[in-house]
Amino acid sequence: MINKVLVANRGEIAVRVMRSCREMGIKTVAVFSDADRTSFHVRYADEAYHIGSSPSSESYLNINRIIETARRAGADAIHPGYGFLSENADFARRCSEEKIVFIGPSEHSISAMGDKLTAREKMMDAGVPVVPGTKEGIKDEKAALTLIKDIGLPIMIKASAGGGGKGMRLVTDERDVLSSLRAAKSEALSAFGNDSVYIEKYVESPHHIEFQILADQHGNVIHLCERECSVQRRHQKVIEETPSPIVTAELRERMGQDAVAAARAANYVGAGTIEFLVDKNRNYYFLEMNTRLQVEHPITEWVIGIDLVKEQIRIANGERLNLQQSDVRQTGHSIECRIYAEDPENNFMPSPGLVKHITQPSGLGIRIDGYVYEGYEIPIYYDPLISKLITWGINRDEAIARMRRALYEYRITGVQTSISFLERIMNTPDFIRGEYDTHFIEKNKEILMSKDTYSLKEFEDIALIAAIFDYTQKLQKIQPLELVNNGNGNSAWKAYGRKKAVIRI
Ligand code: MV4
Repeated sequence: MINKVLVANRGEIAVRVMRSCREMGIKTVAVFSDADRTSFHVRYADEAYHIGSSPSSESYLNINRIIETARRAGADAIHPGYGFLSENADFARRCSEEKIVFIGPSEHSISAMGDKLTAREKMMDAGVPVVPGTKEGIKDEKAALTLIKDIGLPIMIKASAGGGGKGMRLVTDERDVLSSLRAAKSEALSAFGNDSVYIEKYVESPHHIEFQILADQHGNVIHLCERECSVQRRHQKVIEETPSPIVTAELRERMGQDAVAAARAANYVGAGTIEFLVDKNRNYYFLEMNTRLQVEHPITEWVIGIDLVKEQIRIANGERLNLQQSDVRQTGHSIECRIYAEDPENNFMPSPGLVKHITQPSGLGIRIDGYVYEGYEIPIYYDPLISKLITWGINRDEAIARMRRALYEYRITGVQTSISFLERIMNTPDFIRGEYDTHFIEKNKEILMSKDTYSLKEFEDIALIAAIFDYTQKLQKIQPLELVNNGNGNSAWKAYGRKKAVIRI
């Protein structure tokens, strides 16, 4: 039985995992770097251990140090969160060698799905549709050219060790095939230490739709429906929602069954995600499997009504899934906005630094998974995510209206944030209609990047500045008169108030 969990992560996800542990009566152990001495996950945990200097390579990626800390603290399990060591097969193996429960799948599932060619092959064998393309790495350039004749241009060249958009290349002209192939190989070698690349037919204007799955150690596998993740910028998700505006009950049924088949093919245990590309005609293709808890897991939790971290821990304890596929129902609609410390007006440059003031939204239908407090300094070393703002509504319109209200209430000063950009997305007709694919941001950049439109909040801030300016101007005019005449200790402010010069916004 798991009694104490070391969370090998930081920021909002470390806090998120510890919250479920606390509800389950499980003790928590935080680890932290130099830059994270004052971070919220350190305060929240029952115990905290310093594991190294600020760069991730010296702290959150230091396998030996983390294992040694788990031993020292007497933790019987490690939760890796997302990023860092969460999809590192060596780390999962080291945990099992040390008889520490890794809260996640086996090292074998991680390495099989981490290699995109192996993943593709397993899916083909399991009858899960994959994007037309090669089954093996490209060894013979001539064979590659013949294959391209078959599937037709455009194509994508992808690194087998890549994923999430890393090591990808689009080829639209036959004359570029060989040079792109060679360049992709050498890039893959230097980036991943592995030059294996493969070819896929390019799917135009796809949707990125993923299925959450849960699998126990007894062979039970279920899916918890989909998340629509097509609102992306440079392979970074910006907004996720569930249900997807384009997924029909019939499509959900088929994709869900294939997601379960995919998890089975990976011998999967724990919480995982099957990513699909979906084209204009609603054809879908397996893309990748993520062998971890994802950033956007809360929207699934809300419409399905379960705690995915608790499920992960129960599964790691060897318990059986306590729900069957027929128990899974979606209720209402949920949307997540990722709030980053970045500057939308300056090419989304990270904007770390001191958070001078923060007021977070609250009220019905709002969840915030965050960790930033007033006076906290967002470090330069890690992902500048401030929080995830999640809303729920009885339907999509209500979830959007609530998100607009929440973004309006959200106030942060000291650092630049993506809040105004997210407000614009919530007011973009294509998004409101639910008519968008992975090209949404590019397609709507005129609306999203315009320099002369303001949100309600921005108007109010401008009005407030104008009002204060007007007030102080008037004050300066009145002050000398009043001060000359008062002589009885009344302040100029009181005198001004008596003149009923009230600010109206
Ligand atoms: C593709 C594709 C079109 N055709 N593969 C990008 C992230 C990585 N997971 C795979 N990606 C893509 N693979 C084929 N055969 C288009 C993308 C893609 C994309 C996918 C999901 C979400 C956003 C995207 C943005 C650009 C390209």
